[in-house]
Amino acid sequence: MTRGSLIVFEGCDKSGKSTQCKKLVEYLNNHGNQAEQWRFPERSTEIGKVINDYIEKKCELHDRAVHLLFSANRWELVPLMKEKLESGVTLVVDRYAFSGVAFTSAKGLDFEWCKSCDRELPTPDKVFYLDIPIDEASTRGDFGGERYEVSSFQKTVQEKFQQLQDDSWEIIDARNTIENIHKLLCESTLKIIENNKENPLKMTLF
Ligand code: NYM
Ligand code: MG
Repeated sequence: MTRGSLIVFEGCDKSGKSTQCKKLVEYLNNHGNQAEQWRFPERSTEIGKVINDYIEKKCELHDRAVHLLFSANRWELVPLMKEKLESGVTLVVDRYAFSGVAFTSAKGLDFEWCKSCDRELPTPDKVFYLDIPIDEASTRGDFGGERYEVSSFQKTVQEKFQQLQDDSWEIIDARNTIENIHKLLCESTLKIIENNKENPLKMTLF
């Protein structure tokens, strides 16, 4: 049995992550690879429901408390994540712990403290970062509806994302067309799946 890959998409709000995740999963499933689209926050769990109320501005929470909830929302899904990956399913994940660190540290909380609760999560095989100037993202879709969808804040989030980037990240110009980005992602992902299928999953995030 070969394992699936853990593919993570990161970027600011309205950078096109959800659109690309969906198209990539469809492509993989049509080309002989089992794949599922995941997202964090996963709003359907009990923890996720609280996060959803917070994001939709229906309740207020302490900044550290909500950071821990976002992290707990990942940890509660780790057993299922590992089971899927080990049974050969590739997971295409719309946001992960990098969003956790970028958004909370953008509020002024300590960067290392933000990283600490996600330490030893499954390590992504690749992070695709959809890079877009905030002034362009803010004109897309319904930007501004949810908490954090404020241009000045998103600019700080983007700086925090830049601090997290390393060699395992692929930076993608999100101003390109949907189809061009999709094509590039498909090619890259097929290679990642092939290159990692015999490698054990690492649990060494941060
Ligand atoms: N977000 C997301 C966080 O603040 N911390 C996290 O750990 C994660 C995964 O949730 N503005 C923020 C970023 C988004 C918001 O996510 C909702 P999405 O992907 O827009 O539904
Ligand atoms: Mg959003």
